[in-house]
Amino acid sequence: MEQTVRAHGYEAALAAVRRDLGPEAIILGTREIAGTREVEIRARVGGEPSAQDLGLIERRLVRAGVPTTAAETLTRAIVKANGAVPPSLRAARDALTRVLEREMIFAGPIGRAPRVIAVVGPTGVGKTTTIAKLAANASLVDGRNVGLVCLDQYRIGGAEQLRKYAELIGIPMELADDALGLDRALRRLAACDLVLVDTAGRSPRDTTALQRLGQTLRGAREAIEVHLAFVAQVHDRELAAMLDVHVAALQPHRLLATKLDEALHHGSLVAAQVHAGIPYGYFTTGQRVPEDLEVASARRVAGLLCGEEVSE
Ligand SMILES: Nc1nc2c(ncn2[C@@H]2O[C@H](COP(=O)(O)OP(=O)(O)OP(=O)(O)O)[C@@H](O)[C@H]2O)c(=O)[nH]1
Ligand SMILES: [Mg+2]
Repeated sequence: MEQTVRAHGYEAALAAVRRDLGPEAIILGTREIAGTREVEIRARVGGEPSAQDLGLIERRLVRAGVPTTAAETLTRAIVKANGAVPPSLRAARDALTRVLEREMIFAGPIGRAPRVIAVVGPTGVGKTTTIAKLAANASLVDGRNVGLVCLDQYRIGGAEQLRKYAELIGIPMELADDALGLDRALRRLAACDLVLVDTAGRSPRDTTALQRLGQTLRGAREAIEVHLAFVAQVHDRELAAMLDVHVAALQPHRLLATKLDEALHHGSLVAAQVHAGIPYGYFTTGQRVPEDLEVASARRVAGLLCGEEVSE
């Protein structure tokens, strides 16, 4: 049975639908009546939601860059979690959050172990800036004893940027360029309970350099947790190719999506995890150190997919 109800405001219209059709009612569409404060809701009870109804939500997810098969799965899960086809993706945000909490993996903030964390990833994605944010938060906010290691001696000036942050925060920094050097640096930082390792960005085509970096990190005597940084505005084949090369060479333990503030669409956040199957650690949302860093969460991904602004 299908029914159209009009009422003063969305809440009242929804209440009328629930009263007339029961809690199982599926919302097919809503519209505001121009020139009035009335809202019209078209709803149906019984039967499966039609392909057309599902298509609205699914198309929005696909437009945001969510892979087609994932968008289909998520759409069905949203309808199930919401109890009805939501009138818009934005209205589905809470349901999408619950779905993503189940479908995606979020590791939470860095803890006490392992002690050493390296940030890797393509050139210019924000590795050094993110290390500075993590270091400042851990040192100045959490009162941890933090040290930095720069494995970025490939470029002139690579170490200078990190050194400046180390001085600003007031923490030690060591240089290294191979596994032995890294061991030495980590020994010198034995008093630190958190050591963050910055690495040189390399072109995804330079697989030899990436493999060497992977061997250096895995060759260290101490276990190193590797966070792979990538920019959120990279999509589709470029994203998949970047992930393939970096995951193979560096075997990362966490994904770290950067520059969420610069991306127009955020489906890459879902796509990257579907492709790589690695938990998220952090998101970065701007250039400010240390503010623009957050622990990755399903609520944030759901909000962005539903059209919220990064700084809302
Ligand atoms: N908009 C925006 N800019 C960012 C963010 N994170 C870093 N940046 C900027 O991106 C630029 C590159 O940042 P770096 O931290 O030097 O990047 P990197 O990955 O260390 O670069 P390489 O060491 O050259 O590979 C800088 O201008 C940063 O301020 C972010 O979350 N949002
Ligand atoms: Mg850097």
